[in-house]
Amino acid sequence: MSEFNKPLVTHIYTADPSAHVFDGKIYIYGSHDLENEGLDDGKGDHFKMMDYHVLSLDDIGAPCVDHGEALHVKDVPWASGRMWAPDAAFKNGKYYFYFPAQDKNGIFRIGAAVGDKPMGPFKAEPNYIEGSYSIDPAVLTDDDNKTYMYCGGLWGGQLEKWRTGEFIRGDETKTAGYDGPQGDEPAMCPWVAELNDDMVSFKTKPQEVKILDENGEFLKASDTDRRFFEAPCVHKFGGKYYLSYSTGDTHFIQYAESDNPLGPFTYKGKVLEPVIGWTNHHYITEYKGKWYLFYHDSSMSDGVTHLRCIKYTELNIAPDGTITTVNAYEG
Ligand code: FUB
Repeated sequence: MSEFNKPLVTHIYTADPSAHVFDGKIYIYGSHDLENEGLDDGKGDHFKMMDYHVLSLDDIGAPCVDHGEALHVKDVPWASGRMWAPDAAFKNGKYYFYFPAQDKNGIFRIGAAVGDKPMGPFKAEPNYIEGSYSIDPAVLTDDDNKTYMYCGGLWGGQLEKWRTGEFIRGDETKTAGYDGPQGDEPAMCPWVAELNDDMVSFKTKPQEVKILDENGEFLKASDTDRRFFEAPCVHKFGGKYYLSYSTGDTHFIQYAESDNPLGPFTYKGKVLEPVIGWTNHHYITEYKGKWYLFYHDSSMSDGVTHLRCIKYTELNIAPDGTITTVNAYEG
């Protein structure tokens, strides 16, 4: 398909896709990267993101439509900036938009905003979701109509700063400000919480989503090729749950499998090889019986980390759930 592995749009920089089928069309919810002089300090200061645009495809291969600004940080009472990777859901006749942003104290929280149409505009709730923290929310509504939010990201995403249950202000001068588990210690994992029926508050407290290796042991912090870093995404296939995620500084998208949406998940394989640019962030979506991988790279800016473009391609999933690894630049 000629539209595969090409920027969805070229008039703005876009990143961090999530994709959902609403009213028969594919809606893509992503970040909007802005030009910024700031250097990469490992804490994400180079990412300048103030608002969100919703994109859509009438079908696979159709031209991509930019529906314009759906939410701006100036309309989010609790947020100070850094509108990073979002996601969206539909329930009870309303569309819900979820986004991370830093609060007035520089701490990442997850916000919710509500709209009547899939492309927005969305009206932000007055406060962030009580109990939420870190970045990269991804939502899954299960067949029993329960909705779960998966979340987390290391370094600039601050996940390791919550490992005691409270936000620990670490040595912010360290490279990447990272003061989480090291070596043989269990790696940090994302968290999951069930949403209430109102879709803007948690029914359960965030709990760790365990990711185990083939021996049933936690993936280790030193296992940087496989351990969780950021960008969780969960899809359901053949009655099982698949958690895919970015390994951050080793730049892979990996995945793990479970019988339960809350985990534990067992490592299964690699979804996507590294792409042009530092970050790797994806979403797995079914449309008309086929599976698609939405991802981004920095090809449109010749490799500038914080100026990215969303692309997509078909994903091959075998009947047992095994995913054929994608190399975005081959085949
Ligand atoms: O876009 C900012 C951050 O970069 C996202 O939150 C991460 O997933 C990475 O893509």
